[in-house]
Amino acid sequence: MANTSSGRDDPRFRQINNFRDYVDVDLARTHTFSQSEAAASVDNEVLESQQAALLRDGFIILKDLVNAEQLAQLRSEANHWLDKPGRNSFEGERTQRLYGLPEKCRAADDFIAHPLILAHLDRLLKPNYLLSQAQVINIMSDSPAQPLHTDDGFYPWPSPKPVLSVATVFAIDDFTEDNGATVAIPGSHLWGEGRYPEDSDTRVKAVMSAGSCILFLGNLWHGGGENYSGESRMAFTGQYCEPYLRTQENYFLSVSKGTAAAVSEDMRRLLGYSIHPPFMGMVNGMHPKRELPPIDSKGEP
Ligand SMILES: O=C(O)CCC(=O)C(=O)O
Repeated sequence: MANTSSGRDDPRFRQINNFRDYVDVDLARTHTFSQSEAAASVDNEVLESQQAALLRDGFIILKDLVNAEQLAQLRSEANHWLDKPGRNSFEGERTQRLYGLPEKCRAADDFIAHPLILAHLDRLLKPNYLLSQAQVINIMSDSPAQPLHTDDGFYPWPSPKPVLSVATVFAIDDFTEDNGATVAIPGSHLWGEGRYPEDSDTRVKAVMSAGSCILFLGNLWHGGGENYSGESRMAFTGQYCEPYLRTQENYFLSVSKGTAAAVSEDMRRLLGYSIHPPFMGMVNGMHPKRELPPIDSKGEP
């Protein structure tokens, strides 16, 4: 959002005398804060009731967020790259994963920066939150369940942690009882330090149609389910974190400057071309967008 204030009231030109004068202030003179553009279209009432359920249970299922064409496009782009078996037993030895999506699959943008997802993130995380990682995950048949885990486990905060990160898993194939639908423990985002899943904890499977999505808090215990269906289960997952935390994938290296210049402003901000005030994310004392090539009228860098 452009900063329209000027003169004495403009925080960018105010005398800085102490810490509070600059810690939350947008000091950039050219590339000021940008807020989620896509999220502006989302109905507030719908959002409120979904947020209440999300904060109570730690997850919600959002139906039919993307259409058949968007699913087919991402599947086709991902299939071009998905040629390796899984890497380890946590990720799944029979689970294929595709990293570097923002460079490789333009079709992933509709999932990463989906308006409803951004609208939720706008309420859960600080402005200029980041894409921490984005993958296509293909759980092949005869794959055991992934160990349950939280996505914020690598951030050294005592539990219960504040919401430091948020994740999505979109079904590209229908998620069924037996093909590896994401498993979650409702309410586990509120657990204290040292509380781990027990056999008696209620687990739910995110059984949902292709195009639907489970949105969950980074402190929720969850994992990919066991797939004994005879078919693969393809999904897209995105993880987002507070703008002051380290992201899992280093998008400054896996996404070229040309791509970062050409994507939407929402995508660019998620990839890290933003500032967490007063200057986290700067390059040589400047806003990182100054490092990107100019974009011509056709959107080409
Ligand atoms: O594939 C899924 O359903 C969940 C995957 C997951 O939680 C992970 O890999 O961290």
